Amino acid sequence: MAIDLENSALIIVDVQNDFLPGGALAVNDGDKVIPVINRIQEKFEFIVATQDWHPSNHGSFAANHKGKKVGETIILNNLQQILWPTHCVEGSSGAAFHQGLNHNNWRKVFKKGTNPKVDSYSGFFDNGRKEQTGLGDYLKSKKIEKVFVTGLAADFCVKFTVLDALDLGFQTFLITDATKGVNLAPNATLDAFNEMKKKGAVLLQSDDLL
Ligand code: VGL
Ligand code: ZN
Repeated sequence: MAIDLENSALIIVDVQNDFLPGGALAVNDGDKVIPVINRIQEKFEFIVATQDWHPSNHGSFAANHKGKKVGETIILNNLQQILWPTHCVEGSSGAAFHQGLNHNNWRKVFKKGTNPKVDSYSGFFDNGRKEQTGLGDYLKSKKIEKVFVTGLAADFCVKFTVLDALDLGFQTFLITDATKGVNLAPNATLDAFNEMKKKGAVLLQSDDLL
């Protein structure tokens, strides 16, 4: 399959130490995406990344809610919120990108989750869809029409980034071997793949680009 990469951007979602083995919110086999993403980066002229970046008082951290445990759901500012372990605290080593991830050709990094009152899974909007990170306008200003999404986690930040990209009118591709899921439920990643496909995303493998 030959894919035309004209007016395309590669989006690398949250490949940060806390989402990798040994990190605070480790994704199983999360590190496996790194060589895959590095390889496909060579095919893209236009690359951006997102970075989960929380203040330590963030409302998504179980530790900030007395008597609540990781995995429980609360209402945070009128939105359902899963409580997570403390992760990707601004400026911490857990919030840093993995050092094996090539970032030489990145245009821009978009931070998300900076407001303690609302979580932000998507790289485009917060979960309440009130604030934008700037990624959508940035891509449009650069005449990007197609986005190829990779990174962590498949069933949270990658999924919501893909769904919002579709919503914003980008032709949207998910590179399935360049993402891994948290899998709070055993089938969560497969369910997420199916949901993205149903909404119009095209699922590809990295080999399809090489
Ligand atoms: C993420 C949970 C909490 C992600 C970020 O990057 O998928 N998941 N914060
Ligand atoms: Zn987070």
